[in-house]
Parts: sequence; structure tokens; C-alpha cells
Amino acid sequence: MKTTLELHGAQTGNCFRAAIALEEAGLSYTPRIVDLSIGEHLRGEHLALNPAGKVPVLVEKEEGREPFILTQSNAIILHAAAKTPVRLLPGNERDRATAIERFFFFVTDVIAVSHAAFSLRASSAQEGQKILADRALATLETAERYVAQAEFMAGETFSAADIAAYTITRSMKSDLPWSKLPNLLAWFDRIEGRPAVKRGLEAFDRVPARIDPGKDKREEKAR
Ligand SMILES: N[C@@H](CCC(=O)N[C@@H](CS)C(=O)NCC(=O)O)C(=O)O
Repeated sequence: MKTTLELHGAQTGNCFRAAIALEEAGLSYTPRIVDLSIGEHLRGEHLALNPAGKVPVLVEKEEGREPFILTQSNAIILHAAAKTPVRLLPGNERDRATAIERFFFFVTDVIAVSHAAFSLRASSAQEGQKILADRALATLETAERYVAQAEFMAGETFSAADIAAYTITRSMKSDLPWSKLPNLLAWFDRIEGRPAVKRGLEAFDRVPARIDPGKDKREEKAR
């Protein structure tokens, strides 16, 4: 049964994470650009995919079945991991548990806190914003210990933990005290140099396609 994947997204950390996961998993997919600057994510065709009006959204199509829609970047990463065992999560039970532990360390303790800080940026709660931003940064710095003895965030193999860690480290790069974090810096350069990571970062700038709900029908007619 042929399955096709579309990743609707934009140039944001959450979308990059999802695209990198698909690339690292070796899954073929079509990126669909959602232009946040003109509010495409709040229009009917995108809201039909995700009523929350957020990106990324993964649309999985299989002949004879309703499209399967997945919102939440981290669910997309775990779905990609399930489709290609071992590429994003180790096969060994304990190694996998460690990779999931580190994945959630970045997702809940760094990314979520950083997003909470970001959401306060235009509010009057500037003190609260700074507390959260500092906390996210201080927590991220502690990841130095994960890569002090190992190549990757959860040991000797690349995993979903590295994907979660990479995009948030990239966005906080200018605030990190790099001279105190030599292992994190070496890890960052290693991840940045991976071809699949590079492709994931480019996913939403190389494709002119925009969401076009009439497109599938027109293509069907033309066939
Ligand atoms: N927890 C969600 C967050 C999704 C999210 O906040 N996406 C942002 C871009 S990174 C978005 O769609 N923002 C548009 C808006 O909120 O108007 C995920 O990880 O996918």
C-alpha cells in the first residue's frame, strides 16, 4: 500500500524538528509551505488540518483510507521513529528508554520553558519572561554532561534526543556561554554537519508549493 507524507510548515524550530526527523528517518515527504506572515495558518484550508492554527502538520495519505493527520512536532518525530525503528530510537529497551528520557528533557525542560518565555515577550510580565528564559538556558547548559563522554545526547547513536536538542540549541546559540561548554559545542557542530539535518533546515525554503486544496482534485482530473 503506497503511503505519501506531506509536511505543512514554515521556517520555525518546531517545523525544522519535524522535517529533520523525517529526513533522518529516511522517509520521503513533500514539504508544503504555510506562510505565517500572511496568516495562511489561520485560513480555512489549514484550519481543516489543524483547528489550532499551528504548524507543523503531517498529513499521511494511503489509498482507500482517510488521510491521517498529526499535529505536534514531537508526535511527528515519534511517528517517524516508529516507522523506521532504530534510526531515531535505539532497538535495545534500556537504550531506547534513555533516548526517550533525554528527548523529554529537551522537550519539556528546555523547549517548553523557552516557548513560555517567548510567549511573554510582548506582555508586561518582563520579569517573569526573564526568569523563564534564564531557566531554559541554564537547563540547556547542563546538557554538556550528556555529551562529555558520548558522541550523541543519548549515547553512541544519533536519536530523537539529538533532534530535540539541536533545534533549541540553534535558537539559543547566541546566549550560550560556549567557552564553558566545549563538548556541547563539538556535539552541535557534529549535528549541524549531518546531511539530513541540513536538508531538514532547508525543507521550507526550497519548495514553492503552497497549500492549495484544489490541487489534488485538478491533478486527479488531469490523470
Ligand atoms: N507544541 C506545538 C507548537 C506548535 C506551534 O506553536 N507552532 C508555531 C510555529 S513554531 C505556530 O504555528 N505559530 C503560529 C501561531 O501561533 O499563530 C508543536 O510542537 O508542534
